[in-house]
Amino acid sequence: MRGRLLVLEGIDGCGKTTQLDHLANWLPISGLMPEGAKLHLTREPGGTAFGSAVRQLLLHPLGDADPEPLAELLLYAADRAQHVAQLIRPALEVGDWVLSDRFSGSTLAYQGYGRELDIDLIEQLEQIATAGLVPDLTFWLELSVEESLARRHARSDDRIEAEGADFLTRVAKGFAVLARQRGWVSLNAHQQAQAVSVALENKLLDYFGSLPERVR
Ligand code: T5A
Repeated sequence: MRGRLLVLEGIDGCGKTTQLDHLANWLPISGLMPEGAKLHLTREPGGTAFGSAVRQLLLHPLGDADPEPLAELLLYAADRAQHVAQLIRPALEVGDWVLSDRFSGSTLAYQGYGRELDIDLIEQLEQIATAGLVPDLTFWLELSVEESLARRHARSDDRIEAEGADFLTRVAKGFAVLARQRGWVSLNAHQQAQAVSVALENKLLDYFGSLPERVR
């Protein structure tokens, strides 16, 4: 795989979208991307046309169409399988870079730690949906549950956000465990957005600067 997959993770409102917008402008002029490589900005759920329909089912189901926890887990896996097969892998194969707002870590955090579904099962599904694809670098924007709720003015914009503070606290703990286990880069998301952007840039420069020339 010649391209790079970079992922932003964290609880709702941690600033992923804000930083994705920043990196969309900065990465192409950073000197890190090889000449001719494109940058693809994407997200889960909903990175493909199929995924957009799944996103609607997951986050804004009509009437009493709420999925059961296991059905919810399988829908996130289906979204990811399509995302990897249709967008991410083809982009990486031609040497492009992909920057994704969430990836499989979110399923472990939300459905594993939040919903308390079986972690082994989720890891098996992760293998199936990603066909073993692992991000080059995952950033965890670490934010307290209190600040997450405050930034969103305690508003619930979708079905998962409506789960409330206890659920989000389990999810936040899950992210902390995953970041440690999987060697994610942690960033303090309580700082001003501009300071988070600078920290991200520095981490990216350090990471790619430390790689041997032949794998850059
Ligand atoms: N989900 C997802 C699962 O349950 N399982 C899965 O496998 C996956 C992939 C997705 C939902 O699905 C769940 C998780 C989610 O609940 P989404 O619409 O994609 O839903 O929602 P989020 O990813 O939660 O995105 P949000 O838009 O809510 O949060 P962001 O993108 O992290 O934050 P952002 O940048 O939009 O910022 C939120 C607010 O804070 C301000 C912004 O201006 C904005 O108002 N802000 C800051 N304020 C102060 N200081 C800073 N540093 C700030 N940065 C941003």
